[in-house]
Amino acid sequence: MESFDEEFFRPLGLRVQTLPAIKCRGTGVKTVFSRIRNAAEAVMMNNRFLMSLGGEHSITVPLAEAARSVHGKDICVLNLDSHLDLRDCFNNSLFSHGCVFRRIMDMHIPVIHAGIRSLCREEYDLVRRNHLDVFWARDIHSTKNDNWIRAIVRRLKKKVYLSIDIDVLDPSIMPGTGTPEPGGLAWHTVLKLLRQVCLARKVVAADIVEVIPLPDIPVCEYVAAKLALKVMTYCSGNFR
Ligand SMILES: [Mn+2]
Repeated sequence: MESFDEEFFRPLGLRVQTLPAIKCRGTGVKTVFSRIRNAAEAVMMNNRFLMSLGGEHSITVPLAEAARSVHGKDICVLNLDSHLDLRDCFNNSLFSHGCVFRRIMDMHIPVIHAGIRSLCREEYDLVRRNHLDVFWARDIHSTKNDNWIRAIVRRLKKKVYLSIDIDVLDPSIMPGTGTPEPGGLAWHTVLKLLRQVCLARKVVAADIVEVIPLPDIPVCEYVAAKLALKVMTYCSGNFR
């Protein structure tokens, strides 16, 4: 990655500290979640922006929990994803990547979903019953202006925890993910949304998950790394 931004024509000037990876093997979900939560809280308590990288989308559960415990009622979650991940249980687990936002709903943290283009009957019923905020990929693709971005921003609270499932991007630019879905968002569409969200609200932390690099093709890890860099750039406030 270049340390010069191609959008603002300025050096990035980011100061980044990398923390050791959380140990996930050989222990139960609850232990891993509390390790993630504790590590995340320590960073957020110091008023520093936290960028977390998955793996499994389920890491968002303890990360959002940490954001809630540090920032209280001001926090909401923005989920950029092709799936709703709202199943109560998936593959006999309450903590699967298919249940992430159901567990976050259980904590009464508001969630706004965008880029969605795949769901099951259970999720559809939940969306209808609870009037959940869902911005469908189909609608985003068909609008001719940026009103959909303003509509998303209006739904956000003062502080935002941003979760980016990499499968929100179209598989043509991001084939390296566990459950790819056609009809995804384009690179510049996602960047435009992120830029506006970071301008209008305080994004306190973010994650990028479900990246599975393909052997011999370096596209996926570069796309994910560039996306992480853009999010950190927008959130750094150096470009307001
Ligand atoms: Mn997901």
